[in-house]
Amino acid sequence: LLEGVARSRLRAGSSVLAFAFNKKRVRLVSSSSELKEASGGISYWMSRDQRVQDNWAFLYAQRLALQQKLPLHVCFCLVPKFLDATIRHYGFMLKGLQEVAEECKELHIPFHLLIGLAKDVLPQFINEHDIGGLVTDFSPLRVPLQWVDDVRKNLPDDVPFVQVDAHNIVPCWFASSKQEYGARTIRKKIHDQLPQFLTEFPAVSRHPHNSKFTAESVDWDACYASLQVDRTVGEVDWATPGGTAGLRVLQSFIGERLKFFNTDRNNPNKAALSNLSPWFHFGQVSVQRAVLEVQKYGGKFRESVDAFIEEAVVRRELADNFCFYNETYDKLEGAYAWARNTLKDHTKDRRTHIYTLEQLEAGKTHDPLWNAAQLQMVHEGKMHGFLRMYWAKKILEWTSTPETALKYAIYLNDRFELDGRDPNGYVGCMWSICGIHDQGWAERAVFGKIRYMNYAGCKRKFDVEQFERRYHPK
Ligand code: FAD
Ligand code: FO1
Repeated sequence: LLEGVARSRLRAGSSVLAFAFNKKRVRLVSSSSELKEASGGISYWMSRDQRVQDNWAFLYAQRLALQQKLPLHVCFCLVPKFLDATIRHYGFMLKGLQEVAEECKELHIPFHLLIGLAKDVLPQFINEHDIGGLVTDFSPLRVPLQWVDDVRKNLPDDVPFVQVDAHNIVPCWFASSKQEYGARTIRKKIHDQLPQFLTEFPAVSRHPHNSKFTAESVDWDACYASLQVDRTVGEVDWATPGGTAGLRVLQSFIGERLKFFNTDRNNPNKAALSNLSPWFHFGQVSVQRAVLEVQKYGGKFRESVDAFIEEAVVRRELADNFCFYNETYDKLEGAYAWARNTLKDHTKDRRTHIYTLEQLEAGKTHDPLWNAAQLQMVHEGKMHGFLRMYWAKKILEWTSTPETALKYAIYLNDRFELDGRDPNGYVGCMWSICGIHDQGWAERAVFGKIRYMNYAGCKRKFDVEQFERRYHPK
């Protein structure tokens, strides 16, 4: 798969200048767009999309640099703490960044690991390296959006600053100009745009204009040791970090699991998922790349390819849409009125069980399936997608208020899931607990009209005892 991908990039354009770059992927962050005369170079501030190839932000930065015959620099601002990320996440991320740094070196593009908040370290870097233009990638979450706004405010006026959506196939701000009601309303808007956006990528090529500044080599071990993050959550052993390993997972998905995806993706006992979410979350593998490769098998596995596109494109880009247009994307206020009202009407309903965060975290409830799902997430850093719905809905059922349920679900999700701290996660918890992107269902205790799921329903779908046997409380 790797050779094929490299060949298709070269066919699309050996240099990004030879490629018709779709400008709808780019939006201006600073007020001016004129590039400063004779500057020392262009910089790509990498954040969400932590990869060299198949990265529209990186490609756009190289295009600017080639047009101006300027050197190209890459910066990554490493913050010592990001939401509830633990060493499990930082370990995965840093190893992926190490691979990015090595690849940049081969392409004569200096990679700079800056330690600290972008607003504190980036303007200084830009001044010292006489950078004349700044490109960054896009995340709809409030923390990364704040980082971008803080940098905008601290940039010299004559340094234009643009943002490229390198995570979505259809740029988030282009797919829709408002919060969409659900998959039903965004699906057509996305599919109608795929012909113009689901294209091949040109290659980020060896950069011909060298900078007088070289990048200091990074002491990755020292960096890892200096992190001030929770180290009680162990790193996972099944997932090898980095883009190369991620593309191998894509290859194994296509070769071994894609054919079962449509029929078995909701069965936690079957190996039918792509398993790509950790590499997607850290941007180590491009979703667009995954879709380009998977859709080549449309002839053989039509339903599975369609189902994968529904999940990886429609559902995922719907999650970015929700977080981008709803700043209360992780709070009860972010839910629709019908959901807030129905949950309020039932806040006083008697709960059959009430569990503390500690009991939930330890997987010590009366429900063996729920416990097994929790332990899968704690030990492997990735709970099966079908069980995540059941898992979150039970937290609503076994805590005293919906606000507490949402808080606990997001906390546990972001603490243990490798793919956590992601728009998909906030939307996943909000869908499960307060019905966003869903409709109302028959009213019942505690849930009100929020869609209900229970153990009996799971038993009808798969062999729950088989799953429970895999995850014993240690
Ligand atoms: P596959 O089934 O192979 O899907 C491929 C890709 O499609 C996924 O990587 C993901 O990018 C996308 N996708 C699949 N299902 C969904 C969905 N329901 N919503 C949005 N995108 C989807 N996903 C995360 O990336 N991070 C999270 O923290 C997260 N937390 C969740 C919490 C809850 C309560 C729920 C209900 C869902 C959550 N999801 C989250 C969505 C989904 O469960 C995971 O993306 C999926 O299980 C990841 O495994 P995979 O890549 O093997 O999935
Ligand atoms: N992005 C950064 O630019 N710098 C970081 O230090 C950083 C740490 C980090 C830790 C865990 C994690 O899940 C993501 C992290 N990100 C970091 C990624 C980036 O902020 C993404 O935009 C968000 O994850 C949301 O999309």
